[in-house]
Amino acid sequence: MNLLDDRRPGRREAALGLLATLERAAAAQTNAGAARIGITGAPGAGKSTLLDALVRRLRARGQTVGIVAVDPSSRVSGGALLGDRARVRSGARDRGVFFRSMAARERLGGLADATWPSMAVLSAVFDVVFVETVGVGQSEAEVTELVDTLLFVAQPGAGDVLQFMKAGILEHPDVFAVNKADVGAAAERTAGELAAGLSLGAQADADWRPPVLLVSARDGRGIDELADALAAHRAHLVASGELAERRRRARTAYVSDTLERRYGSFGVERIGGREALRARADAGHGAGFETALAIGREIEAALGKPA
Ligand SMILES: Nc1nc2c(ncn2[C@@H]2O[C@H](COP(=O)(O)OP(=O)(O)OP(=O)(O)O)[C@@H](O)[C@H]2O)c(=O)[nH]1
Ligand SMILES: [Mg+2]
Repeated sequence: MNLLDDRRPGRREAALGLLATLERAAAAQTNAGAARIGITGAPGAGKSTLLDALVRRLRARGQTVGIVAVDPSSRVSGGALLGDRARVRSGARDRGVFFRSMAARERLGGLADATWPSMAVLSAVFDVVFVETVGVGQSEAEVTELVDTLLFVAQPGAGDVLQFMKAGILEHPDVFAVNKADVGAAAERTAGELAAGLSLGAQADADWRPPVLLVSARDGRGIDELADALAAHRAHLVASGELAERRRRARTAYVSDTLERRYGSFGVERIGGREALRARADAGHGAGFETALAIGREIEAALGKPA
């Protein structure tokens, strides 16, 4: 993880080398590898508290967990605090939990460029990998490109169906959790509104109906059911073949993001522009990091720089 952050010349290539090795090892695995789960939702919905409760439940079930939290830059300290809290609650000596906080301002490119390498490393070590991001409309679309399963955390009174639909949050999540169920009727109303909204819209995956669960990170209600729903979605992805499709999509997002950040639109134009880049990234047969290296060298050659 430290190597991924190292900006010194030479270390970057070493990091990509490590990632390519992990990628080859993952491709040789016969099982589906770590479950990659995104958590999104409005600020203050209770994502971190819920994740904390979920992690303890998964640990009790014998699963190990890696977490990447992407914080808006103004609240990095909050993220660090959460990290301490998560470590304290799950036991400081618990080697089965690892937490990494990442400032959003480090995101020069897209979300993929910053988080996918971290997820790849954590996936090599832990059974379940979570990425927490704050939902602001666009981030649902961004994070859904990187994970196998997207969990949306809503809070009571978050709005009516129309608002959810306008914000575009109904189409991406695979599982919805209305948190703070301990407040009572307002939570049930919000869950009802979400379910009604979902019945109107067309889901991206026609064979999966996203469940809407009432949970409380505070009193523990629904946490077991939430863990079950996440596991059920993963089983569905494996059985339907959709998992491979989502992993391919994540790889394409990563390769495009990282090259666009590194070489800018000028560099990307040299190999035919954005669409051409995405098509090339898509054709990279499971080897995202190696593909990124190869296309990068090509752009550098086209720019007249030494590779
Ligand atoms: N009543 C009640 N309050 C909760 C519950 N879960 C979280 N909260 C409270 O909601 C507030 C926000 O919780 P966080 O977990 O920090 O929310 P978050 O979505 O991670 O917030 P950001 O990371 O800032 O976007 C805190 O004051 C929590 O104590 C719950 O189940 N019930
Ligand atoms: Mg949080």
